[in-house]
Amino acid sequence: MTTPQPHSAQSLEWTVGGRTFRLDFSKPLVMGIINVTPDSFSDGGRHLLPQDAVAQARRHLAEGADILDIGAETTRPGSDPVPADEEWRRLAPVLAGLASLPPTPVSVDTYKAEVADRALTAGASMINDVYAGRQDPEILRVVARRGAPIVLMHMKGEPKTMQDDPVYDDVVAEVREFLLERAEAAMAAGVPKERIILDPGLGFGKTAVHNLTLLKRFDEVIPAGFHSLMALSRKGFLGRILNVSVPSQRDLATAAANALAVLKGAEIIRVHNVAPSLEASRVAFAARREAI
Ligand code: HH2
Repeated sequence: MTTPQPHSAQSLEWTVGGRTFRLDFSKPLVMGIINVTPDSFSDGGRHLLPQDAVAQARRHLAEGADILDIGAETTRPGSDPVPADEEWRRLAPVLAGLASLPPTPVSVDTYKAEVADRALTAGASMINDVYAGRQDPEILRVVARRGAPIVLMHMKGEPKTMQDDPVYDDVVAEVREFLLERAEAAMAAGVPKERIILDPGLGFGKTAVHNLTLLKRFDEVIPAGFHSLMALSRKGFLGRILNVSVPSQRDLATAAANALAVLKGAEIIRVHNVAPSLEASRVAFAARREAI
């Protein structure tokens, strides 16, 4: 089966809280992860103090990140949810601290409407929802009302049990249909199509082979006309291929896999370590376009 490469607009401009942001898709974009959690799978506890999180943000920007993504609840396999007040207690001082940085789109990795709304008032300008609006559908209306872009990610099941033997008849078709259905729900809630970014959700209810299929066939997974994101940084399937059990030692593997994703059309890559994946994605982007 051949499916055309997704065609989405070359740039996205939006205004949240009186500040205007722009993403230029004529180059690969890098989203730098900042986990303000005690228990994330690769960097849990390292940026829990607001000053450490802000220092990490500065490093990401110095290395060329285009977007920052702040997460205050881990969704690693087996994890339990965090109450909204605890999530906000972790996020608020970091968002305040980021105000001192050069203006950059700041995404908050949350599925809770209340947290998203508070974050968009406190300096965030994008939302990254790993439940794609299924856990708290109000989040789609919040994002529509505030004018923010949203990442909608595929997940089969929920973090507590999602890695207990996930099964698909056709992983590419099922993930694609899910993403289209969630994008339609977001549009029905008032989010314009150009502000929707779709993500196959590697590692969320998928075996290592499912992840590899979604990487190899990324161009078939994202429905035409939507922006796309790939978030495979340091994930377990890379460790399994290389027999590397320490997530922070998977950055070269991450860069290689991100190059493949960009070659297959991924517009935004989400990473813990910006520099290697940015370099790799630039090479892949040049190869995809056959232009320097
Ligand atoms: N993966 C993680 C968290 N958020 N968001 C999107 N859109 N796509 C993903 O694949 C994705 C995500 C898991 O990685 P990480 O943030 O490093 O770990 P943790 O959930 O343990 O904090």
